[in-house]
Order: sequence, then structure tokens, then C-alpha cells
Amino acid sequence: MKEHLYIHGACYESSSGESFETINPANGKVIAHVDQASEHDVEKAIQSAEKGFKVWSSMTAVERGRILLKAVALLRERNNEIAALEVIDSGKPLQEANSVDIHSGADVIEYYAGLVPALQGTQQDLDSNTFYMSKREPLGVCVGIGAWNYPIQIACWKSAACLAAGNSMVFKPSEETPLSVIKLAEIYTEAGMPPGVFNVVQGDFRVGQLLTRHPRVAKVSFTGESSTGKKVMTDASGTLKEVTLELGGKSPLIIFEDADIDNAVSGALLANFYTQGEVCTNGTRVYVHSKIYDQFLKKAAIRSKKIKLGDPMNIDTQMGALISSKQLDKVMIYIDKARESGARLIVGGSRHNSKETENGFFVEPTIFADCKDDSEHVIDEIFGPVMSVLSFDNEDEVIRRANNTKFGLAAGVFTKNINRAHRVINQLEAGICWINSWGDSPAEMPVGGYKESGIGRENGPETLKSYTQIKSVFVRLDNIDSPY
Ligand code: TXE
Repeated sequence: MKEHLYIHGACYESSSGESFETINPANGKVIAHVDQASEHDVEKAIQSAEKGFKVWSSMTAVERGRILLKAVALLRERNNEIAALEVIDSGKPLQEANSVDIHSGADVIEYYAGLVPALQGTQQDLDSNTFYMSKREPLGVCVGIGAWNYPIQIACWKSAACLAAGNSMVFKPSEETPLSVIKLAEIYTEAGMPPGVFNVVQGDFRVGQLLTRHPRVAKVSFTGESSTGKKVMTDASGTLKEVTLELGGKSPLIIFEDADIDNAVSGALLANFYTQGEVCTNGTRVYVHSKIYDQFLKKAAIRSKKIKLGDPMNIDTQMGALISSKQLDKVMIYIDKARESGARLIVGGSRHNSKETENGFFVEPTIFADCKDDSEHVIDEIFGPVMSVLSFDNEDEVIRRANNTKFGLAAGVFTKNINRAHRVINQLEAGICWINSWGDSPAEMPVGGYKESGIGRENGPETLKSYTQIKSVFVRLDNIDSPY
């Protein structure tokens, strides 16, 4: 199978003569050969987006919202078809993709389609002869760059606010998972979106750099590793682009002695093993009060051993394959480092090999106990199914330890004491916090990181405004008073 670019409302064959393979992580088989966009292709995409912007930004917010809502209906109609494509390209279980990836993307597009007609400027009288107005105008051509763990959801989240506000977008998915975003582009076109409003270019970091450095791009919205985010910000600074950076994390999940322990175990397993642990907001440092530490480990081990690994296309599979052999090797290196650190392996710790997974990149759900805060596997983001459990004795101590990281993406607290829950959450340095829950990310709620976990937000009301710029207009009704 060949996969191309998507420019000006249609499939577009690259002029680069270069292509790359995308494989099925569950069996290592090549799914498709995908065009690597050339500099010329990127220029074509930007020109197309400039044409699309002119038409799209001249439409009313209600007209744009109407088209976005048609796209929402088509996404939901084709949910299972697109979910299956996401599974073979990313290795995640079908039971996740069917219920989360497209639905959460469509929800955000629906949210902004409904919100944008209410986006207004302001007017203020200054004296009997003067007043000013402030108008919110779109930015122009924007760029989205995606990571491989939630390919179509990331593209939906980035394009939703961007397009609703009247901008156009050139989107580059991760080269690991290039397939599903083409379906989104086709759906946008089918919904009546003018050509050029949403374009897709494919390729690796070289194409990403062409986009972040392009002089006629107004804003870059990036999702990926923190180290890559810094490169994106550097490149975007050359032409003073706005950036939104959704980056990595190593988030704390704190379980107090009064917590409902079974509920807390549910939270900890979700926060570490959902999508094989390849979720940026994962709560991978699990701090458990010493009074319930052993009980927590026992329960977590019993339930982890029951997690069903296997063919991600099997609806009963609960954990699929890591994205690549490179990612598998990275996770296994961190598991070895955890062993060397003296941490106690409670469950897992090995590659998962069975008849149906023999050529895939599978790792068992893994829990290490008695971890030390300064161990590499506790400091670094692993991006795999590896839970690090640490014990604590008091509130001040655990807050200090939880905040002792360069990241600041997410944080969570499990306790029945509502005062303590809010007192602790208020002191945690993180942009996305949960109390007695983990992972919920409704369209209404802004998400994004503190510190080196990112800049800016996605979703929520403010993000719509971040895709506009304010123009102030001062009006004088009498003659200007001039000394000349
Ligand atoms: O990231 P990479 P990956 C994070 C997650 C993890 C990472 C995994 O925490 O750290 O993403 O995704 C392109 N200039 N999040 O491995 O390698 C590259 O082609 C421009 C956080 O894909 O950084 C790909 O399309 N672009 C998130 C994209 O950047 C460049 C949720 C990401 O690649 C580039 C999900 C360059 N110099 C994952 N180099 C959140 N916070 O919400 C690479 N790329």
C-alpha cells in the first residue's frame, strides 16, 4: 500500500522520490510505504493553506461551525473503521481505540464548533467623542506536529480550535503513525471544508523543521518529547512564531492512607498501563503511604497479572504492542536500570512472548517497589508499562518529593479527605490534576504542562482565543487636536 500527502483537498503524490515504511507494531509487518515530503511539497502545502485561509476566514463562525459539525458526524459514523486503522498503525488495543481515540477527537471539534460563534471582541466608550473596539482576528496559516501515541486525536485536538477560529493548518503526523490523519483530512473535505484549510504532509524531523522554520507560518502547535519541543521552540523563534508545546512528563500519583485502596489501585493501573504506558500524562511515580504500602502492592500485583496482552485487533486484548523495537529496547533498558537500582520487582519485567505476539513489541505490565527518588527510572519518562512505587510518611514530605522534577504535566491524589485533597493539589506543580480519578480529559477542560512539560494549552475556552490575535481600533468622532 502507498500513502501520499493530502494537499488542497485531495491526495497528493510527493515529488521527493523518497518514502518510508510504517509497520504494524503487533507483528512487525510493513503496512504501507509513505511519501516523505520534499521542500517543494511543503511549499505547495503552505501555498494551499494560504488560499484556504482566505476563503475560510471570510466565512462566518456559524458557517465554519456548521462544516466542523458535519465532520464530527462523519468521524463518529466511521469510528470503528478509523479505530482499526489506528490499531494496526500504533499497536494500541482495539477496545481502547474504539472507545477513546476518535470519540475524544470528535468531541473537541464539536466543542469548538459550538463555542466559536460566541467569540466576540469588546467596545468601550472613553469620552463623549472617542471609544475603542478590540477585534479577535485569526492568525493565518498554522502548523500542527503530532506524536505517535494518539495520532488522530492529536490532529483533531490541534485542528479543532485552530480551524474554528478561522485559521488554516498544515499538519504533520509522526512518521511512526502516518495513516489515520489522512482519514481526518478526507472527512474535512467531505464535510464541505474549502480546499487548503487542512493539509497533511508526511515525513520525519526534516519535514517538521521545514514547517517550524517556514516564514509564512504564524503558529506551531507541537506534541512530543520535551527535548524535541525545545528544538521546535528554537526553530520557531527564527521567525517569531507563537508555539504551543504539549510535552513529556513523569507525573506523581499520591495515595494517602485513608484512600479507598481498590479505587486507588484502579487509578494507578490506568495511570501506568493504559495504551501500554505510552501516555504523556501517565502517573508513573506512585507514592503510597507507608501504612497501606504492602496492601497496595499486593492488590496491584494480583490485578496486573490478569491484564490480557495479545493481538491488539482482538477486542478482548487489554494491552497491545509498544510503537517500535526502538521503544521496546528503551523500555527494557529502563527495566534493567530499575533492577540495578535495587528496586524490588513485584510483577512483569520481561518482554511478552506468545504465539500471537512473537514478532511484535510487547512488554509485560511491570511494577517496581521500594524505588528511590534519585533512580533513573524514577526521574526519566520511560513511555512504557513501568510503574515505580515509592512509600511516604507525611504530606509535606510527599509534596516536596512529588515536585522534585523538571516536568510538571499531571498529578493526582487519592484520599477521602476533601480538605487534604485540595490542600495537596494546590501545592503540586502540574497543569493537569485529578482527585480520586486519573486520565479524564473532557473537551471543556484545558490541558497542558508546567515547567518542562510544555507551553500553552489545548482544549477549554481559552485555547480558542490563543488561535486569534487582538486588533484594537480607536475611533474619534471630533477633530483631532494637533499642535502642528
Ligand atoms: O515524540 P518526538 P514521539 C510526548 C510523550 C513522549 C513523546 C513521544 O511524553 O515524550 O511525546 O512521542 C517531529 N522539529 N507526548 O516519540 O520524537 C516528529 O517527526 C520539528 C506528550 O513521537 O518528539 C514527530 O512528528 N519536528 C503529549 C513529532 O515531532 C520534529 C501527549 C514528535 O516526535 C523534530 C503525547 C524537530 N527537530 C505524547 N524532531 C502531551 N503532553 O499531551 C522530531 N519532530
